[in-house]
Amino acid sequence: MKKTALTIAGSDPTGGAGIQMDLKVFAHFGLHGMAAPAALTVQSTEGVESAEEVGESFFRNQLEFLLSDIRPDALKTGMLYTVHAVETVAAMMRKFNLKNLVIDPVAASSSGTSLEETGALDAMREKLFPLARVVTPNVYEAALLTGESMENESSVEDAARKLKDFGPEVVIITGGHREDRAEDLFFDGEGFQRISGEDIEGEFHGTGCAYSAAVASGLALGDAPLEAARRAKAFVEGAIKRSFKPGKGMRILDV
Ligand code: PXL
Repeated sequence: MKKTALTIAGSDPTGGAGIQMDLKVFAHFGLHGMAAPAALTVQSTEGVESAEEVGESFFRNQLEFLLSDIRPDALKTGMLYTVHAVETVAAMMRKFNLKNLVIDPVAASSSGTSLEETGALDAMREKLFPLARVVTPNVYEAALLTGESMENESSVEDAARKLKDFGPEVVIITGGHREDRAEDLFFDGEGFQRISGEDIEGEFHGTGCAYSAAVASGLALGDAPLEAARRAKAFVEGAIKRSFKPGKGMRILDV
């Protein structure tokens, strides 16, 4: 049977991030991809112009109707945007007894526009992290979620410990604290693993989306989290190397 994966995130019309990117990643891994938007954005490769939530009851109906029919082998969340959407996803996780949730706690676009309403990131940490298999904040998001400075190795480890205490099985802080090394920190509550990669110069759109979708894909295919994390890192690195510039702004990953 073909495996399935669901993304619950924002729409990015450029196709470089959000649900559009997630679907391409799922397809790359041979999965049947499904997508329920939580928010819509107006954007180009030059940046996000504005964002709007999907209405509360419409959002809930999207999920209830779909999940009553198909149980995804894995799912990921990205830009949920509102506290309400966070709470709805938590309720759906319980109602349909879903497994293999990967949370990408998206806070802002690369250009700095906020992609969450006030309180949504806190709600994610309190209400959704306990239901997650893997959470994948970058260093900036981990700082927002924990108050850690992320300026040295021990504060990154402290942030991972704090995030793990909210209940996910695994925390992966992407990017590391060093400018010159693209190293992810993997923490499962037992020990720290460092997953290193090449540091590639430049601004790339959608790396966090592609990475978390790749981790979810690995889980859907039956990988253990560490194996999924290693595979996702290699996948995103390749996509960055092949990235292209279709517009006037940021480069887009070739997944
Ligand atoms: O890369 C973060 C991100 C996530 N989701 C959506 C986005 C962006 C960045 O612009 O637009 C929908």
